[in-house]
Amino acid sequence: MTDRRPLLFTLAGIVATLVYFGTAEFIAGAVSATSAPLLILGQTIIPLVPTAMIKTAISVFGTNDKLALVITLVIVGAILGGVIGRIGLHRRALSFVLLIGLGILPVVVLLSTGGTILDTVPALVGVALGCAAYVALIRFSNGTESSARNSVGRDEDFGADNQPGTDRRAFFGLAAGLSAVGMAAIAAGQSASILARNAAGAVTKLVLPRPATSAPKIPAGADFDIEGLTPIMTPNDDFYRIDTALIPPSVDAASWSLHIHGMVEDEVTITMAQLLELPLEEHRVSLTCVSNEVGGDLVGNATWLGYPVRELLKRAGPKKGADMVLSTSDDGFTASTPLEALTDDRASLLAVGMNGEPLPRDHGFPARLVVPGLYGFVSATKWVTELEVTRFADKQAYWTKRGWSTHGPILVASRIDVPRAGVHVSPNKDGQIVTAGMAWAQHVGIAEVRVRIDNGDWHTAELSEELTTDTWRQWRCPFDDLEPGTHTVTVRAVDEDGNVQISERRPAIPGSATGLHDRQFVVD
Ligand SMILES: Nc1nc2c(c(=O)[nH]1)N[C@H]1C(S)=C(S)[C@@H](COP(=O)(O)O)O[C@H]1N2
Ligand SMILES: [Mo]
Repeated sequence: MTDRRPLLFTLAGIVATLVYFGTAEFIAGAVSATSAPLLILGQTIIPLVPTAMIKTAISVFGTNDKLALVITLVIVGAILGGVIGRIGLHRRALSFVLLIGLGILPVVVLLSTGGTILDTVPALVGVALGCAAYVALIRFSNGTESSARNSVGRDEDFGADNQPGTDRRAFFGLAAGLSAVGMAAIAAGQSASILARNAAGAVTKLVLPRPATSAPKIPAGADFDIEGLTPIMTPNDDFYRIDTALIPPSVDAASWSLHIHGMVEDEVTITMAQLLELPLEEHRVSLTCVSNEVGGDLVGNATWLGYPVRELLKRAGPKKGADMVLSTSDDGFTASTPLEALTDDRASLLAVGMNGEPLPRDHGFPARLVVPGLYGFVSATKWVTELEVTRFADKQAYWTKRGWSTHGPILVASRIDVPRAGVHVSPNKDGQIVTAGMAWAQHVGIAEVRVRIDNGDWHTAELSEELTTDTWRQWRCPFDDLEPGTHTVTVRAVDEDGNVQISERRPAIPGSATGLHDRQFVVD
């Protein structure tokens, strides 16, 4: 008879891990979401993961990338638990040291980053119950086999008087039961913390004042209203979300403040009540992510309500020699913005409103930066709490440390929305096939969009009426003499400075992907 105990000890370790995560997530979900071990581990790991891997995760899992991370952590944890469980067959004491050590690791991380004693409860109770599950299971496993009792340091008494047959059933019954409860508790804990966050969001709801300066009415010509073409204004729910937060920080508007310090004459602190008293301005600005692939959708356009950063910096008085503002988020993310982009006459805002509502939690509640003309990673800090006036030579921001560029100006870009890739299209009543899409060159403005079918001549597209140079524009270009069959459409934009969209294919790192967007469709 082969010794099944190595397998049973491995299983016991896996089950103990599930009980640990389950207990801890469940308690954390009920008490305080930020003390959940999976959250702590995830947030510790994200900054250490190579950028390329994060980008791949985002492209594979989309906005489910955070869920994918949680599941990965549980699987990796269970594998480790299995290995430790197996170690316990011959080195019982070592297995407990490892189980307890790894189990309280999140507590150590939490305490070192400013958690309270109460926050340690979920992980500690999890460790206790996880170890209890392990002990209970190996008790039964010892009874299932009576061979191979040559181990070192093993407690010979475990299950010694139990019957093998009953114990095997008891082992598997207990293991299956505990695993199921553990996994259900993980799921419950995760959903409870999501519910808790949403409830917290309702409590801190802000009432926005009327803008002192409103954005002009959107002219009819700003949107072609073509089916399948992205609308000129992006609703909040459809706005892309990119950040390094496993769950968006829940920041209380009432206790929020922005602190301006560093190379300034006077430090300035402004609270939400003070900010809302100021004459707030509405501006339309399109945000773009530097990781957006050619033809990608990590770009959106909103009406932002906020106070000019220029005015806030004027109060602080930046000192000579400063050339950068390092903005810091409540969750520690940082962005380096050229000082000039925050002090010149562009609509750089400390924003509190997005499309007529307080900022949604995912987009930086209660306050974020919006800077026309720069990619989000060097400018659009969400949950912003600090502005440090400094120098590029002295400080580096989150993504710059990871190989991305320091300044991040947006490159002129365009993409095709219509027709959809690979679809069959028939000419409309005028005998035309309409191609259409979006083009952007924030703060410079789009001068021209050219469209080409197969390798034919470039045609100049019609542009939607410009809202401001800080926003994207729609383009449309009808073709009337397309032969039936497969065609490729390609688009290329030119900005108001005469920069032609770069056609060379380049990866996103360090300063945005380049290349022309093209797609195929079939004319019937
Ligand atoms: N606190 C914080 N702010 C952040 C980020 C982040 O990871 N953390 N990501 C930046 C990046 S890379 C982009 S593209 C924009 C995206 O803003 P959105 O999620 O509102 O679209 O936020 C920026 N602000
Ligand atoms: Mo980004």
